[in-house]
Amino acid sequence: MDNRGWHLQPDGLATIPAEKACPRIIVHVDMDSFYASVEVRHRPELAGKPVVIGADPGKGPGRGVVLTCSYEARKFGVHSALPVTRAFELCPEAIFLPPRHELYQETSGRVMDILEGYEDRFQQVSIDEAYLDITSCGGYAAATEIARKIKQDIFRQEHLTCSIGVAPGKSTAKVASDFEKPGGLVVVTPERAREFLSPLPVEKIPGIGPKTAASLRAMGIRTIGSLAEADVQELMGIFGRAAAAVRDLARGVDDDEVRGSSSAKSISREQTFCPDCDDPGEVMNTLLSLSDELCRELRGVRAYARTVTVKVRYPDFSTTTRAQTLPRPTHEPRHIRKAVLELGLPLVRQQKVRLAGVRLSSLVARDNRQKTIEDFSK
Ligand code: TTP
Ligand code: MG
Repeated sequence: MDNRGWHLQPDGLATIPAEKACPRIIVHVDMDSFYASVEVRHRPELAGKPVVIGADPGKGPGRGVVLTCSYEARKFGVHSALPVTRAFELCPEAIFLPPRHELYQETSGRVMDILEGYEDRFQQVSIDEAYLDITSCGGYAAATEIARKIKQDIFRQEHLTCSIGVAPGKSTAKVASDFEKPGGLVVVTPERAREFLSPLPVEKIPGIGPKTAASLRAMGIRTIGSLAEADVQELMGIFGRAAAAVRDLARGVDDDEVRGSSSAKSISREQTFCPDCDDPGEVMNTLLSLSDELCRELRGVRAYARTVTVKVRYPDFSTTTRAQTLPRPTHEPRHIRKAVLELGLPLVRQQKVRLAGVRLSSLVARDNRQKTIEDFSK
């Protein structure tokens, strides 16, 4: 194949150069009142009540701050970073709970696994938010369906709600996910991006904090729309060399990539069936030949893999992944094929399949030093 003009990713995916690309489809997922929702999940009697995560103001010197609170508590003016003593003044009937960070980390890990199962181009950016680049799904109608499925999967598997924004860039997708919290799903097509952003206050743009917003207001710029029209020279006084890029964000122009956090530590291949495949034998053969290709790639980068993951997506976009840790790292096709068979067979029985994929992770250099694929590609 002629690869001129194409960028090859470390995981072997080819992307079209930005100047020729059709509009991207970026999804931003952010869990709703994350720590508080996890606590309510474990104590259902708290559902519908104002719940504040932070030190109990009645105990100790009360110097702590609110980490987060339920939406019921937000109605009283409570919010993250507020001193708990102030939160108590605003809402004395709130239930104050100390944080259980381990529980939130574990829950976050499972949520991120669900999201990563949807798309290899996945980037976790905090404990409760991540981006996915799902441009390959083909259009904003299909993307809306995927976003709905993501919400359903997270709710069914974790009993938690999230808000999702879908847009042509990361910044607008994040603004969109915040727009109808909690439980929101806001889709901003490329044609609508500017119109969507225009009336919003400048501090809605990720990265513009209260101080920067105050400086902009002093220049008469309050809305994203007026920021989009502002003079770059004037903006340089606030943003320096980033002025043009910030103005682009206000115009809904943002080509910051979703940096696949997993591709740095793994190699993967997947195949979409068109039409959907109803022959389990064909799906299994596809998985096996994808795994053979990956073994060749492993040899090429002089690495062994320890973990094999099989991913299967069904026609309704629900996606299941199953992983197996091998007894020892290997690049032997027969060992990896055996794992792929064991993992794949239960997933393809009696179901039509839209996409099948294999990922090899926990990569180790052949000289047994622990290395990531990034070291190999230098
Ligand atoms: P956020 O996503 O900012 O907040 P949230 O999920 O609680 O609420 P929202 O529905 O508005 O998204 O942060 C995620 C978690 O990070 C939050 O549940 C608690 C923690 N956090 C802090 O510990 N300190 C902080 O100042 C903030 C903002 C969050
Ligand atoms: Mg959140």
